[in-house]
Amino acid sequence: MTIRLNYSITAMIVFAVAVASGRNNCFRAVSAFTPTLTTTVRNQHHHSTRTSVATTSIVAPLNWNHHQHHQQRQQQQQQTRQMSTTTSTSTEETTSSPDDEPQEKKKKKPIRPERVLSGVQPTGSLHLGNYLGAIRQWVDFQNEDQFNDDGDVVPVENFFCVVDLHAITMPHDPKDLQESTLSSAALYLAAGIDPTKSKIFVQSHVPAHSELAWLLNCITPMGWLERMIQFKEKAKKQGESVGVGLFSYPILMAADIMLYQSTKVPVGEDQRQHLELTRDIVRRFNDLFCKGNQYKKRCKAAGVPSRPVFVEPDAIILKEGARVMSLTDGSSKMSKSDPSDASRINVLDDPKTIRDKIKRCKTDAIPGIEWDNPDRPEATNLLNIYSAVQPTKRTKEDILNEVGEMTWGEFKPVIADAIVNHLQPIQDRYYEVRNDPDALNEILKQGADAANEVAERTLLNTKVAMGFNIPPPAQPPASK
Ligand code: AQP
Repeated sequence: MTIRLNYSITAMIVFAVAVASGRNNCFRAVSAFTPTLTTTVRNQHHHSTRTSVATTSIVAPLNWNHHQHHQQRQQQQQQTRQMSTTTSTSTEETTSSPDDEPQEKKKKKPIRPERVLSGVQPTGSLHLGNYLGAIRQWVDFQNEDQFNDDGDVVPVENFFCVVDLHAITMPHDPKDLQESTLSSAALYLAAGIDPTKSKIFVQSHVPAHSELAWLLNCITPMGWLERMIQFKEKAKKQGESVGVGLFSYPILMAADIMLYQSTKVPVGEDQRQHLELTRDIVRRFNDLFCKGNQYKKRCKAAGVPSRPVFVEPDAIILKEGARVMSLTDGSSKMSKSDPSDASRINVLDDPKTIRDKIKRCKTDAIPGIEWDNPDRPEATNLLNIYSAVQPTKRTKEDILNEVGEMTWGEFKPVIADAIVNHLQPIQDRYYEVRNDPDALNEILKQGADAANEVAERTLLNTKVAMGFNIPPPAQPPASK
């Protein structure tokens, strides 16, 4: 009742203000008030146990939906996601919200926006691991409201890049790089990344990535990189000819994340160690260069903020399906660089290829299909994949009820059909996008423009912190 009454009063105030200010367009007054109303209503819901939906206010149903969504989302997140327990502190822009609880005379904390950044290397065909472990999470992030601990919707900016500079850390064929890059970008779009909500760009189109990577190279101890498992694994395959770029790959990845003051980085489990390294580099840089009066003076002279330059990012890693394993060995991850194409399902594999790969994939001689038996990694992997490609979320129990008693011969066509059905619409959309190169290039250009703007700002702050001589801004050309 209180809620309903307050909505009516607020709606009347809005209307009265609109009339009093002589505006014909009431929506302008509404939109001017909306931030305050939104937060007030949400807080009331927060302190209320009511379950009915108020219908008298323009903003109430919307906020109620957000609140319900928030609860559902938190439950889902608890079930499916594992977030790093560390917290991020954005040091770039913050959106303040007005003080809207006069009765409590409490100043509300500013709502901190989130920046999401992630990318995939265009080193060949993207596979089910890249899609389920990374890209599909990005789409969820883009499409679902994100909330802070107070239940406020947090503004989110998404940056998704095709990390072509990473792709050359392993031997590559120049004739393939351009096509792989465009094909990866087209797959992002086909999988559901929406350029009106997220920036999509190619890493090498934003020169600040390489430049920041060099600056960070110079402040990162070798010992930190020598611990990186991915380097050890990949270096083994290359022997003496392993490149320095592969060794410093995690620093380039740190630069990618840090340039955008990213707070959330959705990745597969294999990237957890690189994310920890990024956090270490952020702390080291801020400690070394962003303290004391000299730092403040340099910032003042350059006209940049004197806060610490970088933000510590959190990894967002799915609990289930975070590591999709090879079809030929359930104990090693599905990977683009595996020489055997039969080890992976590529997102663009046609139905016949998918069915053949599943038919020939490694299984075992134990009857029944079982989850989480450490002696049966292939069974767990195939069940994880089957679960991940279901049209709607299903419990493990439900899935085991369906397939647990099957033989491999019975299960394989079922999982193959499920994968084919899941990938079909993505593939259809992919070919549409890829067949319109002008539109694709325009999306990538707009993405790069937006990315360059943020990245250049961070790079300037970095150089100021490190004490570089900053050239004066370029003067506009003199008019004739
Ligand atoms: N098997 C996987 N399961 C779950 N997630 C995976 N990712 C990669 N493989 C799996 C996630 O995909 C994103 C992009 O990865 P990447 O291409 O940048 O590099 P990667 O992790 O080294 O992937 P690949 O496919 O194995 O490539 P190659 O063989 O070239 O190194 C990341 O978020 C990663 O976690």
